[in-house]
Amino acid sequence: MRDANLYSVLAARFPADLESCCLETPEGLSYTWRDMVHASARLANLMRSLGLRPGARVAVQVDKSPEALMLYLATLRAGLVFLPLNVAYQAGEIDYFIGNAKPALVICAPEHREWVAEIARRHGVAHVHTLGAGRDGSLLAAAAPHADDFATVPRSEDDLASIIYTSGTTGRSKGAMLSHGNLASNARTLHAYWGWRPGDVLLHALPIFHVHGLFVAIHGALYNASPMIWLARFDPAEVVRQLPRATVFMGVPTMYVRLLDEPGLDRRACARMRLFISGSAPLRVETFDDFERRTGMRILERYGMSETAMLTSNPCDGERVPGTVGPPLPGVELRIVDERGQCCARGEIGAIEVRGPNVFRGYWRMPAKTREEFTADGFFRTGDVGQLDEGGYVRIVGRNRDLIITGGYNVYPKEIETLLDELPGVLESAVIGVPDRDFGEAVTAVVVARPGAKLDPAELKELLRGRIAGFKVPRRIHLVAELPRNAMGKVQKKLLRDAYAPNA
Ligand code: MCA
Ligand code: AMP
Repeated sequence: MRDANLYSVLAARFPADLESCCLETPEGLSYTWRDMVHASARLANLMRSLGLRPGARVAVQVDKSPEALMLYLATLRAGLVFLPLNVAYQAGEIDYFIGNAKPALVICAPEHREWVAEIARRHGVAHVHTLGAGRDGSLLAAAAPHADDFATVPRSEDDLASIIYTSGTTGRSKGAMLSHGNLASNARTLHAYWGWRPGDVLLHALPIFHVHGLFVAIHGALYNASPMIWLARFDPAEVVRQLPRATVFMGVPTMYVRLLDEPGLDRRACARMRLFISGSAPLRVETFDDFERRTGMRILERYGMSETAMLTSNPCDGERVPGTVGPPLPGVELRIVDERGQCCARGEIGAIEVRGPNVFRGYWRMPAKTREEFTADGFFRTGDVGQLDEGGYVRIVGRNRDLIITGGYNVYPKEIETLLDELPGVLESAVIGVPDRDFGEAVTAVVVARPGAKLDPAELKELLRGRIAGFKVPRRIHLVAELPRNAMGKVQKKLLRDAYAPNA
């Protein structure tokens, strides 16, 4: 069997000089390529010594650090399945993911050890380790005595490399199963399409528990043997300070909006920059234009999903059209269909369906759901609605899923409505996204009290906090006497969105 392990694919491209810099932080830490290879080998040896068999899941909820990246590489090397979790998730959310994915190893922040270990124990997880952002925790200590060489476990294209949980319409998250082949094909395609070249330096400021920061950004740099400037979190002032040393930056639209608020963002700061890439949510044309005026650079917008990695992209060389996400990437088939599944004519709006080597293997332990989301001829229904313009560029005009994207994070209203409805005094609720300058969309709740109950929006928010990730907690809660419904009794969210839009 030809080894299709994603780590092998990436490592084959590492620079000849393994003593050169792979990753450095503004705090002055610097790691060579050899450091990455050795540390990931030690961690892979540790995982093997724990008896983890290829295919077992490793669930990881830790702060961003160079060691967290080594852990990801080690998981690939050991043939295990990496399951990254947003650091904002609270106990109820983690309980669901661990119960659903049944990992063999859970790694959490040292300060969360107690409650995470309790959840892990309940679900029969064999091993729990901790990893802190300051190289603290039990994981590195346990790995230290292990050998720093490791023969990467061969994997086939179809073997799973990662499971990425994405929110589900019913409020239950679904685990998108991504194979080594899926991720390697996308890495190769983007490497060529975005013209990665010698001398590129990636400024990495995204979280590493989603496709954008973990796969698109990291694989890009590793496959190009490019060093990364590694920021533990997005801090716009720090990004502007580091820009003069970088050539490539990737961010969600909120990051570009915040960068524009930095007085230091100008042509001088971007003198070496080659590429600013945006994705995960729609980039406003106004942001694109403001950014070009300030820096002279046209942001390259692309489109993808957890289930598919990247699907379309504006070109690196060629016209970048604001308000579009560019043509389908080479190797990706994309079609726009009407309600009967017939292909739409150019310019007509319809549902976006895709097929290609990057499209996932299905939802973890949800075969029925997986079947539902694929057409008979193997196209995946993205749930996004769009059109193809004359030049073959895709324009995303909406979604046929009830999804809110806030600052690049997905929130499904149903999950929040279910929690709100359980709170004392709440009769019913509707959760919507309203336009927001900073987050693109802001999670907003409209709540009806039970007869006689007195509700306080601030109290409701407080009750939600701690039960769900902070980004899911509605920024605003409006109290109303009743929700608008149509003749079928369905809540008319469009009316609510119009009523609570900021300039309504
Ligand atoms: C943080 N908060 C948010 C968000 N992020 N509220 C709404 N939406 C958000 N996105 C809240 C916190 O709960 C907290 O609220 C307060 O803001 C400050 O938290 P902090 O962590 O300091 O936030 P921040 O550093 O300002 O974060 C903003 C951010 C972050 C940097 C834009 O949201 C972010 O990194 N977003 C990127 C997400 C991403 O990588 N998406 C890719 C998905 P309180 O004070 O009330 O507690 S992959 C994907 O979508 C596909 C495949 C694709 O195409 O890429
Ligand atoms: P996720 O489930 O987190 O992977 O989010 C994927 C969704 O993000 C897609 O289905 C789109 O709705 C949205 N998305 C990603 N990139 C863009 C973009 N450039 N413009 C508009 N929507 C986007």
